[in-house]
Parts: sequence; structure tokens; C-alpha cells
Amino acid sequence: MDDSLISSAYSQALEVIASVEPRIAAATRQELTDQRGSLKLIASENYASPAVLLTMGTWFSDKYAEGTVGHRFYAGCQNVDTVESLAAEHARELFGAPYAYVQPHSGIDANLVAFWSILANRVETPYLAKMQAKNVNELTEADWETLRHEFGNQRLLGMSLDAGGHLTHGFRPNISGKMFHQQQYGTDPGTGLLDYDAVAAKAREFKPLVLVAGYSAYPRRVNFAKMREIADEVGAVLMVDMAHFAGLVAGKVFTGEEDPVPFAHITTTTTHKSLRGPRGGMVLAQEEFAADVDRGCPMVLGGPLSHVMAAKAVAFAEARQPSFQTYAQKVADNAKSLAEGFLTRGANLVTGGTDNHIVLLDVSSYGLTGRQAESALLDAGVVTNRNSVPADPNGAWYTSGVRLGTPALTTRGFGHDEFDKVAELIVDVLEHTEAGTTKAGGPSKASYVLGDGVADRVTSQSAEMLDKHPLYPGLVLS
Ligand code: DSN
Repeated sequence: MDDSLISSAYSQALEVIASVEPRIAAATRQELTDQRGSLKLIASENYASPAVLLTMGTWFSDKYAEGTVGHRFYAGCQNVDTVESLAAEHARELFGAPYAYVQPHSGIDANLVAFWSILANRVETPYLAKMQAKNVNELTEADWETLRHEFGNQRLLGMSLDAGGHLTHGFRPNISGKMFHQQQYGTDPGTGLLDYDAVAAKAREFKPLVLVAGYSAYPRRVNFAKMREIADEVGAVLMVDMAHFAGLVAGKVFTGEEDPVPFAHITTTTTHKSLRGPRGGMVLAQEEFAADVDRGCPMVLGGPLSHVMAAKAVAFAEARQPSFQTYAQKVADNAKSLAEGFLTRGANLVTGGTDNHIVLLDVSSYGLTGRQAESALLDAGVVTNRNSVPADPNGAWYTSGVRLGTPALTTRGFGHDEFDKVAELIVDVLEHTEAGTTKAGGPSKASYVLGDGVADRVTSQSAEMLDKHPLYPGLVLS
């Protein structure tokens, strides 16, 4: 693509925005400057292409389109139908899925659609029979009472938050932990790895309706064939949340038993993490669940964001190119380089390494909480997020870990040497940060003291790498 086209598209768009609210145009420019000038290591972030970003900024944003393709509750949806059909078709091809639902606005929305689809599909109530007969009006008050009881009395088994699961996998403060009776499986206390026998034993005892696999902070691959065996043995539906690693599935890094799509009844994802698309969600399903998933809007979703569905189609088209497979492999290779960089410098990694895109650094050996480490790193231009480690003594707010991911900097072109250097810079910051004290002089889990000159030293060394691998290299704003 001609760089001058992108430069003029954004420059002119910013002029238009500035003519109405200059502070938003200024903040948008500043965001680009900040993203260009920092080491983005948040495992769930990436940089979408200009084509994906530009697709979101159109008049599709103005169109309501509740319903499904060809069956809308609003008139005039012919172009939205084209967009949604294309996005779903690309998604089915990309992931080899029988059915794709591209309307969810986020990962949490996608998971809600999945939960309600599973309940509607699997819970034996008069409601189900009457829904299938398409005559919901036949439901009596007694039917509704049974429905409320049955739907509210189901069990979900998911990975615990501190082992790397996600809050929507049955964590109490999330609706998933309230709408289901929930239990969690963890990881082996010695190795930090998933223990499939332990998951199976828990599933046999708990007998969940839904077994959730997938993670947002587990630095290892999962064998989804084994998870499906466990689900089948106890009669559960296997739901996989691949939000974090969808790019590694699309890019054919995770194949065979590591590819969740053939094994899961329902697979959910976001589209903006390793998949490098617009901010949004998606549900892939086996045919058996398609009709229930299709009811996502208006069941639990508001009207679809047509401009984002259009951008999903563009991103999926990009991900179907061979170059995306090269990218995805580099994401995984770079995570290994980052992990090795830490291990050779004496750092402590949960599970002792990685074989996906995540490195989970346990910062307690530096005498810091995750929150202190995250803040000190940010001072040095290294953007990360604090994260619990298994059995975290500091809980989910302060934590003892920092989660790092390679998708974003790999998009910028960082390779082995740069990620080794990133590990060196992070260790430099952590070794020169001390836990601070509270106002009363006691130990603090939040305040910290970063050594003199460390931030400047790290920032200038980062700048060399960031300059060598610019973000949106041809984009020059006038
Ligand atoms: N916020 C995403 C993450 O950082 O993993 C998932 O919720």
C-alpha cells in the first residue's frame, strides 16, 4: 500500500476531527506518539493495520441491524448483510469452523452468548421444547418458574483466575460466577502446568454442564482433545475461550490437538489480541449450537457494530494471507526468546518458560509486588500489566506477577535479539526498584522507589530498538 495514501487519510481525518473538537484530535495524535515511543508488552494488545483501523471509521457505524443476515428488525440492512456475511465466511474459512457469529462487541459478550446458547441448547425444560416449536407465547407462568430454576441451577467448571483463567470463566465477581454454580480447576502446584488428570477428577466429582478451557495468563499450550475427552466423559459442553491465542490458531502455530476449534462445541474469541483485528468478539460453533448462538442479539447483545464487523472481515482477510502464518510463528518464537532472556538473567517465570505468546514473570524474588513492578516499568517506558501468579499471596489487586506478551512488538518487527534486550531492560528496572513505604512508614504494596538514572538508561536503549522498528513506518501526520 502507498504510504502517502495512509498519511494523507489520517492527516485529513484529524483535521476534520480538530475542526469540531481539537482536544480529541490532539489526544489521538498523542496516543500515536506514545504508542510509538513505548515498549508495548501487554499480552492482549496489538497494532491493527491501517486498513482495519480505517474500516472502523465509516457510516456503517450509523446503521442499526439487530437480528441476523436476512432476518433484521430494521429496514435497509442490505449492506450490513454483505458485511456480516463476508466476515462470517472469512472466519469459517480461517478457523475451519462450521459456523461463525461475528456480532459480539467484546470477549465478555462472546462468552455470554456462548453461556446462554449452551443453556438454551442443553437444559431440559418446557422452555426449550417451546422455543423449538417457535411459540414462546405458549410458556405458562409455571414454565417460566421451571425455566428460572433450571437455568439458575447449572454448573460450570473453569480455570481459576490465579492459575491463568479469565474472570468470565466463573470468577465470583463476574456474572459467570453468579449465573452458574461454579468450581475452578488450577494448575499443578509444583510445575504450574495444567494437570489433566486433576481436571478430569474434578469434572467427575462436580459434573458441570459447561467445561471452560482457555486462559488469559497461562504461558503454555493446552491439549483440547484431552479437554474434550473429559467433557464427553461427564456429559459437559466444552467451551473454549481462545481470545488470547486466536492468532496462533489462525496462523497455524497451534494445530492438531492444540487447535480448539475441532474439539470444542463452542469456541469464543476476541478479534483484537494476537489475531490483530479490530476490538471485538466472535463465537465459532458446531452446527448443533448454531441456531442458539444466532439468537445472541437481542438475547444478550445490543445491535451489532456494523463498522466493526466490516473491520473484522478485513482483518480475517489479512489473517488468511501466508504472511500471517509467518507473523504468528514469530510471536511464539519471540516469546521463547523473551523467556530465555529472563531465565539467563536469573528471573523466575511461572511454569519455567512459555510455549505460546505469554511470559508470566514472578517478581517476588525482587522483593516487589506486581503493582510496584508494573509502575516502575511504566516509568521506564515499558508497558505491561500486573497479574496474579498461582496461589498469589498478594491477591488479584497487588499481585506478585507481571504478564508480558509478544504480539504487539512482533508486529513492529522485533525479533530474537530485541526480545533478549527487552528482558535485559526489564531485569535492569526490577533490580533497581525497591518497595516503598506507606505514609505511616509501614511496608507498602503499591509505592516504590526507582533508582536514579534507571528510567533514562532504559528509555534510551528502548528508543534505539523502537526507532529501528517504527510503528506504522510510512505514516507521517501533517
Ligand atoms: N483484558 C484482556 C486481557 O488483558 O487479557 C482479557 O479480558
